Amino acid sequence: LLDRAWWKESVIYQIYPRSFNDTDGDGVGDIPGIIEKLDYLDDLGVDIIWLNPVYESPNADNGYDIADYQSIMDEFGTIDDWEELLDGLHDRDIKLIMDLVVNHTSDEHEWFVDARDPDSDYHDYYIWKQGRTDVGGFTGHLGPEDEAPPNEWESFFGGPAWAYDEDVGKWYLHLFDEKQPDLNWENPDVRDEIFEMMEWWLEKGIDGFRMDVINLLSKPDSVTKHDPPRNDTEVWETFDGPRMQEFLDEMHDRVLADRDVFALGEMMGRMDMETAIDYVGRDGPLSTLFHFDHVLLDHGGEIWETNEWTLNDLRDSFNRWQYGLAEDGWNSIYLSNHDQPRLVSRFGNDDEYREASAKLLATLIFTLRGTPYIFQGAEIGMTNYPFDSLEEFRDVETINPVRNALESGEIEHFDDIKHGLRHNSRDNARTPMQWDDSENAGFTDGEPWIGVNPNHDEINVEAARADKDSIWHYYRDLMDLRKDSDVSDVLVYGDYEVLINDHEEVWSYVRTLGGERLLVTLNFAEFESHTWIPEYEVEFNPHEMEAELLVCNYGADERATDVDAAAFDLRPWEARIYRLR
Ligand code: TEU
Repeated sequence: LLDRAWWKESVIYQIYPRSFNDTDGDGVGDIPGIIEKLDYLDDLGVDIIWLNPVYESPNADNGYDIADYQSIMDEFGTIDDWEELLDGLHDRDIKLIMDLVVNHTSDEHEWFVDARDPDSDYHDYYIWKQGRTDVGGFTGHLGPEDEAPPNEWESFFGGPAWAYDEDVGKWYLHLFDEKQPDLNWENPDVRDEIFEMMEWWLEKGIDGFRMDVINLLSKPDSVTKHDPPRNDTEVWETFDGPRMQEFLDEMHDRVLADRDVFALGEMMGRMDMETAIDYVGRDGPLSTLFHFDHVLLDHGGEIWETNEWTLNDLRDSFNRWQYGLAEDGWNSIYLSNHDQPRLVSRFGNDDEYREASAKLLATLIFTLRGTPYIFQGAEIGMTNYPFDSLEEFRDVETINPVRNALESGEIEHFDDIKHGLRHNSRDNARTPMQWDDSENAGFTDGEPWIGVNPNHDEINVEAARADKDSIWHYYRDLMDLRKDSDVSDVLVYGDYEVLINDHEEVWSYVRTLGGERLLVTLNFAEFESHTWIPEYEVEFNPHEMEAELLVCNYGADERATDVDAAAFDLRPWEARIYRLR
């Protein structure tokens, strides 16, 4: 019996509203802009929209610094616009999940403004600590002359994770930007407020939440139990803190349990499977999670540092989760989002084989076991942006550390790190959606808040929809196969079994459910590769199998249809799905 759920059978499309579609000419996307594209989303055939934060925010981190959880950012529109969006989606049978950002608020949130008064009830909503006076090397401009920050943690956006507040005479914790103070989840009042706020949105009829950095909520004892903190934990020990499970269980019991909603947790750090199953297993509080294993492969320590990755690394990181959650739990399958460079530039080839490799990556996303995600623009094969100067970047995660490094002399010239930033920066994902070949790609009539990729004259929705062999149509066809065909169940629920696990170019796997068996085979190389089904790795005889071609990114030509299932060759970046009988 299959453990069915609507969110396992769905495809999720992520909208970054700032960069999707602008209707009022201020150069920033808005909610009416999404409403204008509802039929587009319907035609594409997605089931759930994940909307990045649309709440009131000073936008230090593009909406991940929330000043009011229950109102809409002016630039994006009004709550009426939002209601119209929700209705428009539901009319088309598309569900909506909202971003839940509750590890931190903006420093402009009313709670934090009040918290700066030590006598206020809100003071304890945040994490205030004394600085250290027992260490040399005072910090000058950061705080008082005789104090160093409470511990040595670095913020994920560079610099110390603590900021000094003159009025309070203490430091507050911010794991992200200084304008994103961390909430104190130890305080039951904070939990009450957050749970009520979640109820409020659920009562409005949303279908779930994507929970931002949710495994950071519980901080280590070194901080919660000591003032000043004990300086014996690293910042990454803030992941999966001691009360994490308890907090999420409480959220589940109080808010989620009696509703048929989708709860997706973004989980930082490298997690072991036991912890993952505690979160998303049958008895866990969440439906599924985002992990970072595969998106950390090519990142170095600094935002401008890169690492080489191989197909073995990529496959290993997915194998770990495919097998790890095979019996209990559920995966999320993503290769891009608003924090990641464009998938085709990163895992594919954005030059000669852009179309082929974008289709191959789509094949991977829609045929692994787990809920697939499309980040806006992936369906037309949008690429990274050719950033040329620091002024072209908008993201704190890029700008802050680069400025610090230039100031301290750690880096001499921007040009020395340009290549790495082009490769890694989150801004690659945030350039406007390319609707057509007009001046600003049909995104805005005004001045776009971030550069439009010059390749929009070729890469755009209008052109992609007009060409029946485009990446866009390939996405649609794959979604049809996954959701509405006689192999849907095996694609969603079937077991995953990898073949030839050390093949340097080809990633192949079999998906099996009852008597149904699919072979997915993907050539991650710019040249032809040979592959095969090793007899000793499978429970069937590959020589006796008939391979019926279901999908091929080169089209259903003779080379793809007329094969011996046991062994065959693949063209550069070729992807195929066969049904084996
Ligand atoms: O991202 C958390 C997170 O892990 C990122 O900071 C990630 O490490 C980085 O982007 C990889 O390059 C979430 C949101 O998705 C992100 O947009 C926010 O900036 C962040 O939380 C803080 O809310």
